Amino acid sequence: MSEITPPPGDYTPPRIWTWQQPNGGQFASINRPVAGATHEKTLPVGRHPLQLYSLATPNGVKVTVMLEELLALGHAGAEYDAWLIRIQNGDQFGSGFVDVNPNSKIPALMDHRPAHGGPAPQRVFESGAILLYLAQKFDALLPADPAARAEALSWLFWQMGSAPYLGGGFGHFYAYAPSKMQYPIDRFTMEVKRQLDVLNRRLTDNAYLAGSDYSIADIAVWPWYGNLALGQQYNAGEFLQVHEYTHVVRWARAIAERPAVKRGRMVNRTSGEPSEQLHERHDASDFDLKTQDKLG
Ligand SMILES: N[C@@H](CCC(=O)N[C@@H](CS)C(=O)NCC(=O)O)C(=O)O
Repeated sequence: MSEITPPPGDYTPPRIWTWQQPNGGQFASINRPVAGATHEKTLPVGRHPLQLYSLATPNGVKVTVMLEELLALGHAGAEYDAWLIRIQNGDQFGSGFVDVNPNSKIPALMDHRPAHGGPAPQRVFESGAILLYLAQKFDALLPADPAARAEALSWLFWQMGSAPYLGGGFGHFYAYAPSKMQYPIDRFTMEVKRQLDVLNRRLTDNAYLAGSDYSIADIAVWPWYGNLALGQQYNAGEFLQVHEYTHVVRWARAIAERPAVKRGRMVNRTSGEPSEQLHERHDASDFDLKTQDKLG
């Protein structure tokens, strides 16, 4: 019987996995196999009822776009303080942050004036839950019609299930892993292209994901698949041939032009043009006065 030689770099898992640090990956310094706080740190609280603790990753941008959209619709109660959580520095493992999100991931929201009248503050974590909470609190950006509402919620939860394939799967192995491996890149590219096709088919006959109206479904999906379709995610536009998904590109461009989306993308951003980075947001005037180019 001839023995099959494993390809170079092949790995036989040991009987019991043990934590070996560091693994060389981009997120090696923050990845841990245990939950909970690593250090004591109280979170700051500003003057508005809504306190957001976040960073301008796609999951973070969903919430700042939502809040800016609510303000643009005239919901003054959506005024918020956005505090910067630097996940590369491990801020998400501070005790105060873990109290708001036991899962130690941005975005996390504290509502100091919850509409339910129960004890305050109310914590909300998971970006999809935050979008739904805010949509219900302000009765906005979620269709009232039951059929359109069911469609909006379906696409919202589709996003929550699908984005880890894009970020944790494709993005991780294509852009961040310490070495390029064909097997995971093929596997996740296949899935991401299928997801783009799912969106493209839906958007062929519909202006927005829930139908004719912009909703929290679009707000959830756009920072991931919209940015991807515009070639702004993982530098992967050519690799994925994103221009082929013409309806996704049309939808992504239209949403990118919304003033609230332009503002929301700037909040808690720590990379890119200094004029587009608003590290903390405490007032609407901060967009004009406190971007990094102004603060020097
Ligand atoms: N399902 C979560 C995912 C949140 C998430 O993965 N956040 C990332 C940034 S995009 C994070 O905080 N990572 C820090 C860590 O993993 O320690 C949501 O949608 O809110």
